[in-house]
Amino acid sequence: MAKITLKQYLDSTASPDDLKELIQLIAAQGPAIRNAFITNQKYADTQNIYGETQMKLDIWSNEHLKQVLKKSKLVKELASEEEAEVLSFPDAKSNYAVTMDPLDGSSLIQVNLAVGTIIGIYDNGKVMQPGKNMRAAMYILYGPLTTLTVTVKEGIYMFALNDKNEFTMTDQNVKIGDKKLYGTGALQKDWVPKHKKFINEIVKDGFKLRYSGSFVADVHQFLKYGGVFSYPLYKGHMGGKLRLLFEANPLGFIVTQAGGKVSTGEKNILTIMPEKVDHRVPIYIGTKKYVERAEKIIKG
Ligand code: AFP
Repeated sequence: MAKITLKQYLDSTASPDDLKELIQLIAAQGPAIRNAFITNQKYADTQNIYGETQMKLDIWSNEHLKQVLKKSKLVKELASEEEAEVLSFPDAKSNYAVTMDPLDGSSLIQVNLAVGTIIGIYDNGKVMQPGKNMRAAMYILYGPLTTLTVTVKEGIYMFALNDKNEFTMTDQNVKIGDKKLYGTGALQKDWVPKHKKFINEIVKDGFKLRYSGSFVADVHQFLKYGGVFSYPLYKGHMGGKLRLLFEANPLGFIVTQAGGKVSTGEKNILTIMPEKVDHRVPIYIGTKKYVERAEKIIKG
């Protein structure tokens, strides 16, 4: 039997036509971004300037998505991890607002590990609002396969890019697993005592370490298998490292839709009103009972 395409799936949902169009348009940029890795690699071979290469791919993906979204006339506001200010497109015909991390985990490109594009979509034209108001969220993960995970508030669905550059469904109505996996960021010497206590506890309880340096890839693993990812507040960065708009909210929304949880350790991240584009948060995300275990220690 023929596999269900992204378009067929979206057509089976209650999503408005312009939302379906927007999601498909962003999905269609997956192959273009993936191809840019190869073009860029050639550049790296001749110049051998790795820092510059990495920056160029970030910037290229940002510029590419920015132009595509502007031209689509579907997006009124766009906030990007690569832009200092929110961009407005007043002549848009639809009222969507998009947050994007064009290439999360980009420092891993030069070592050929998985990186991804993270997208949040609001339907009331504003990006500066709590994540719980999101209308849809998605990420494209560039690993051995290029995969797409999406929610239009009707559960979590996953797709993989085939040889015809179409996304076809691999997983439907995904529910987060409960394997004992964990990943945690920041230097251990800088952890605050409560975070240290949480990690010590779960390690004693048999949790296995899985941490790549790419938030989107790590969360994808925990979404499928179960586990808890954290990037705590730490000495010198008492607001945390990961960005609310571009990383924590869209992936928090997806994990929550899959029955998991996202928290600062004290409160649900999706309820936070962003104070600035670059708002950062400490984060605990993954299987509900493991995030609640962290909250118990952090709050206590
Ligand atoms: P880059 O996109 O700049 O590589 O940052 C990646 C990231 O924001 C997130 O994807 C990782 O989980 C985290 O930073 C890794 O941080 P550390 O390098 O401190 O482990």
